[in-house]
Amino acid sequence: MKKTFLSAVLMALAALTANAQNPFVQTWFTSDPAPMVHNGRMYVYTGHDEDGADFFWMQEWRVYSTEDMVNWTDHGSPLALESFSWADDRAWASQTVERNGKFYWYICAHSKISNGMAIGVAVSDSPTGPFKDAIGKPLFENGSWDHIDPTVLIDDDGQAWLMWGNPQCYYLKLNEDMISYSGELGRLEMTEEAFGGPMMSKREKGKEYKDSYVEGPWLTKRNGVYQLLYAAGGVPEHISYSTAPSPTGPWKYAGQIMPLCDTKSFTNHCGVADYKGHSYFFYHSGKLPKGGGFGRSVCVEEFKYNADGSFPTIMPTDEGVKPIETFNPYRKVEAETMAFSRGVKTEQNDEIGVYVSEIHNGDFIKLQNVKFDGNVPKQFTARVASGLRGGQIEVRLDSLKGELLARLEVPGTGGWEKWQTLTTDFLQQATGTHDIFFAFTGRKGPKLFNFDWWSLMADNSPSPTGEGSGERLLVVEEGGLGDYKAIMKEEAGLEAHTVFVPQDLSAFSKKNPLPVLVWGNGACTNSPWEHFKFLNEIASHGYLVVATGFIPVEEKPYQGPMSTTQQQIESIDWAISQNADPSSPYYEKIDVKNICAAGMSCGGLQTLYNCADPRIKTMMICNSGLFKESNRGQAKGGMPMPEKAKLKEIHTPVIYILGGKEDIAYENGMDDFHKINHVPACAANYPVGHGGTYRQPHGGEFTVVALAWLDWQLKGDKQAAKMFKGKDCLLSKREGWTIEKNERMK
Ligand code: FUB
Repeated sequence: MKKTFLSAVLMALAALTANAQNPFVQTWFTSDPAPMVHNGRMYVYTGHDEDGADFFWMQEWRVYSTEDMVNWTDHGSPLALESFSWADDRAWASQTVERNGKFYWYICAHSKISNGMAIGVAVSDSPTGPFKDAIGKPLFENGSWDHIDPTVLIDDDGQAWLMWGNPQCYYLKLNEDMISYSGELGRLEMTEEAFGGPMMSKREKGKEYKDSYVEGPWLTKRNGVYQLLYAAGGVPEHISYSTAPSPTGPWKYAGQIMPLCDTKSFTNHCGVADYKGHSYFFYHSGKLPKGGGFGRSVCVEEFKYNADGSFPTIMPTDEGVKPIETFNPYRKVEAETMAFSRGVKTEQNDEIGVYVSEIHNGDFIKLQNVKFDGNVPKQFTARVASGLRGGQIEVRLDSLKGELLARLEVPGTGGWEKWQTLTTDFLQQATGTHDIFFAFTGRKGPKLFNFDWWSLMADNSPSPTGEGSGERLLVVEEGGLGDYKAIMKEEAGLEAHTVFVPQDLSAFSKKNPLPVLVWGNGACTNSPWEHFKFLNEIASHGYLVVATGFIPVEEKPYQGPMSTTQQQIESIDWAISQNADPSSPYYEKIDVKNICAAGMSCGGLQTLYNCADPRIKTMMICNSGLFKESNRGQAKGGMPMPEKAKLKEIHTPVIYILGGKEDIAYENGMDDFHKINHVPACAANYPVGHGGTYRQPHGGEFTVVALAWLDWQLKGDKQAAKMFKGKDCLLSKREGWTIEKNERMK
């Protein structure tokens, strides 16, 4: 008997993992879904049923969003009972609406002021919060327990209507500020004609009614007709609707939408939204394992309105909806983005937001409709933390036991919130569009690790058009040797640039900001493919490096068009704007007064071209120098070619780092150096020729000298200054190096 039951459960689970999309959140019990479409994304605001609850002891509200209707991102809980000083219990149904760039979240909760249920409103500048109580008191309460389940509609004429109630449906006209109202509390006429039957308490004994309104109203408008959807019929509930020419009525019963079915929940609660040409019906069921009447979970079905705008019958399914777009894995993806999961939970903190937790051996996360096409995935990167012994993330194709694409070993990192970014190579090629599974393995029993985000890197050249630009990233040489493990990444909104920066920005602040290095590449290539080890190493010592050009996915020549001198200026502009932007992760963490402009070969010419920019504090001209009249003919097309007079515009200390007499730029670089006598200047030579040491592990000797220069010039490090200052400076004694200094530097 036991065996039969167990195999039935396992079969049910297998069916769920193979095709199921409903319930579409598996990490927590979620209820009372309220969809909202904003800026091309579908958001769903939900309640949160407590695990193992015996009533609706609900403490918080949650937010989820998607752009393809199957892979949902958990935005955590930006609103809870604690957000309302007057509320002490029952964080029940809610709805959010946007007006004039602000997001208003109407909720109901038990009020300790009136000892009844009350309607409240929270506000935020973002759909995912943080939200705060907009008025510091309930928007409406009068001690009655009727006041639950607010729904809101902004009408075509701008009038916002708020409706709610069980068993009486109430309404108020909101003012334009959305946080106050005008006029008296309205009551819909709860008649048989309006709702198929009067409210339960007013029913005549023995008389049969078609239906009746209970709770959970959802007010919407289609083809000029108002539609009110609601939980109907008493317990257990189904979903019905009524229509009217005005929100105040007269309402006319229009029939059932989702009839009574075995959803394992005696309540139902709906919301509808159109998105990317499709119509969706959201509701809840008790069908998650261990779920039920007090452990509900949000579900979604696609439907088509009838030609006259009326609703068809919509049946609950386990399959749910089909993806309407493919999923791009070549970007930073929050681990809490998933089409399905087993075993895992999500948590959140102020520093990194939401992450996946409670990962045990055998648990998994599934992503649906992932598009590999056009790129061949080469590396898998993940940010993880483990206070115990870690485990593994297996990336598998199409199923839990599918082809193994990559396997990341996660070590103990010294704490559940001590994050490390780790990378592993792909073991197999993957093409086409597939589901992928992150199968978690490790010792049986204990928690393995927490999981913050992941990314795939592709085996292709960066796109010269910027296609794909936005969130690709790569860990280079395990993050570098410095105190701050670095990462190489694209930044959304900064096209054709590559950023190298410490992975964990929490160490940096207004008091301890990151100085900046802006970099131009050899041959004016539009990718730092030759210099990424050198630049990454510098970043690992506590610098923000913004390099011209597309992120190099591997160390092979970039083939696209050349970069421009302007890209260095864009790098400086971007760093300054990020530091000033409260919504940026770099906000007040960048030392915008300490910026070094630097570049190699043609990138050095770009730097010299830009030398007059007053925001530059120092310069490094590497394997480069302005062409002389006598050798201008050697320059390649497209190189910036300032006259030597340009050198007069340099207003900062400058170092030339050259590759000795074998360096084709030696003559020009040394000539520049000898001409500069108005600012401190030096020329350091290491006999490796024009290529420098950038491609050696961690950038080799050139990194040592560049870092000392940066530490001295931008961080005021006296120890670093000894590399250059004085007759017996350390560089003069360092093996292989020679240094010459002008009068201003001696
Ligand atoms: O979630 C608590 C209550 O259950 C809601 O307010 C009702 O609509 C019902 O779904």
